[in-house]
Amino acid sequence: KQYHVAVVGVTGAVGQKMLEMLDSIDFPVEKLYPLASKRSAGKKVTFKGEEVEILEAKPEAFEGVDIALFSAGGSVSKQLAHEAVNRGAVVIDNTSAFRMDPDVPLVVPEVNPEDIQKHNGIIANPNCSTIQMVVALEPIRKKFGLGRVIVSTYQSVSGSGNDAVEELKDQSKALLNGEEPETNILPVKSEPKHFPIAFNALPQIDVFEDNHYTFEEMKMINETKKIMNYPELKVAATCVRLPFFYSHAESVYVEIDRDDVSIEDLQNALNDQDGLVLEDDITQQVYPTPLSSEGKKDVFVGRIRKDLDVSSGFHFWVVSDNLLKGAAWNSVQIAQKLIQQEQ
Ligand code: 11C
Repeated sequence: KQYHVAVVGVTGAVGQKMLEMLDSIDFPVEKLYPLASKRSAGKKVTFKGEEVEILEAKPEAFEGVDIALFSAGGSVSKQLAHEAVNRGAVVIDNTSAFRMDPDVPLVVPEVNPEDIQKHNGIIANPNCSTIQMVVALEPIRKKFGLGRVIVSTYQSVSGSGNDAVEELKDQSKALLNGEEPETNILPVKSEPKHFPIAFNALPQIDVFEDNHYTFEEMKMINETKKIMNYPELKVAATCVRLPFFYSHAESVYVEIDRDDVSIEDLQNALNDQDGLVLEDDITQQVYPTPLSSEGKKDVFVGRIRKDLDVSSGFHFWVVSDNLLKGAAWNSVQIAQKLIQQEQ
């Protein structure tokens, strides 16, 4: 069977990658519907070597669409996802609009592919920093049990979109030329204050919640419990933006349910996980970095070591391309599983 596939937000950082990912696996697309804001309508995208005109994302644009991949921000998803579903599409939504809705499965195909079948028209794609962490946590939980997770993130500016990538370039140039950098976007565009990201580190990703955590930190906490179907899991997160362009890195501390597990046992469990590549050999200085993971679909893990005080505690380093496994690739993998399950 061939499918009519819409990509909503096709000019954005993730939308562009969605097209690349659909192409990379030769997804059976009979007709592509590249959708974006009115401003971009009429421009063209290239898909499978052909130019296709961008149309305005509005309710009628979804007539005839089978699968709609959304990544144009939460408000567009809230406005248009149900319009697409009412016209017969299954929506795979890469925004936070529906992630915590109990009627909407939140899926990482390596962790909870079975949840795809429970959809009522919408399947949510998790936040990028959550996705890469749960791919590493799931095999640990399965093999050894998992009680507690403490994560600190090192996130690239592309998580905040193409404008933030440009802002980092401009600020770096300005500072190296001895000029005052312009600050308009980071840490959060809608907030009253903006700070330079170039040569800096910003301990704020998204807005603050009443409990003093940021929304990004709460996404990591709440989404992890939902994807792993493990509400009792103890999770704490600190999310930090750093001045590099692509991929997110994370320092993860876990406490497992056993205290007789070696580094090698943990390495073996992670090595068996689909979508995860172990790059962990300190004798050869082998460990993943944002640059080494850029453009790749997998999640990379290194620096596995035992805590020096807690016998059930381990530390490790997780890196993945935030626009690919963290967004576009995970969405396309969900679409791939969806059509496999239909066949
Ligand atoms: C960031 N993680 O790096 C965010 C971007 O909920 O899909 C992804 C936002 C989301 O700023």
